[in-house]
Amino acid sequence: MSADLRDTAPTDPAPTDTASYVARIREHGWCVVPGVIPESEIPVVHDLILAEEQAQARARGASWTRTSNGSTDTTRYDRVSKAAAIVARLGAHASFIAEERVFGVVQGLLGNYVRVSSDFGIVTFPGAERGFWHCDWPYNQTIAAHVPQPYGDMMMHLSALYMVTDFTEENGGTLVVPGSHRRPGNPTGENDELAAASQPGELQITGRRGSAILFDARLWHAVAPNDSGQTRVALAVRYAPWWLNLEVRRPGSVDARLVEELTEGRGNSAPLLTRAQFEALPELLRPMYENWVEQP
Ligand SMILES: O=C(O)CCC(=O)C(=O)O
Repeated sequence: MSADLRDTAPTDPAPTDTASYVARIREHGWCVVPGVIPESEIPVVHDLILAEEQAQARARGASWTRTSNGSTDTTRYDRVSKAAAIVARLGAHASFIAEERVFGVVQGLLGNYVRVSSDFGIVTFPGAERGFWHCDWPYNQTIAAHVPQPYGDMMMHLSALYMVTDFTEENGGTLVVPGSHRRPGNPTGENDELAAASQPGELQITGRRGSAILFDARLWHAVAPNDSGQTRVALAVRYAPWWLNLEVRRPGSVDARLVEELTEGRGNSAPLLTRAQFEALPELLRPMYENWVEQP
């Protein structure tokens, strides 16, 4: 086991039931579910994300500089790097993204028919700096296809961050503003000063590897600095109800083409799965990925 997988985090909150997690997300915008990734699977997930980060960063290019936290302009600094389409590569090892408690929360908040809109690894290197406050798609105003603000008080997307290494105060446990999910807007709407400022009541989520942070995509959150000597690794998975238009993120679709035109080529699409990758997924996950399978 690598140094990044040592036990360093504080104790997670006591386990609780699905209804309590749902209630916490409704009230505070987030919760932590401990012990979601089986301990024996953590090294597999960890090593795959690191390998993919390297391969994808090399393929992206050029100078081998890690330049951002992804396709949006929500983080400013260069030591946070993403690796797309991790679940497709995990195959049979990916069952935990539909773990009973997590899936209970997802369905409790979004209904019975749910899809994954994207998944990606996040590698936060030592020296990463604090990022901007933002909300995730479709509330992020920098992405072409978004819900314009002021938006109504309705949850349409659930974000998960699976802790593949411990999340600590030193290595950059995620910053959140509890309760901000009920606000009608967020600082991605051309408000850079607000996006960079400390917020009253902000807190940092820490926890033991294997835990999942589940949050309403409207919750204001930000990358925290990594002041430790270790790399922090996470897997982000975004859950959407079946009625949310994912065509805007589907490579090659009419809607995705429009997004590219509107953002001068900076699309926001999520890679498709090959038929073989789809068939290697655990059965429970297939309905969540079926619309991402490459057509022959
Ligand atoms: O890595 C983190 O702690 C935050 C990730 C984040 O901001 C995002 O996925 O939108």
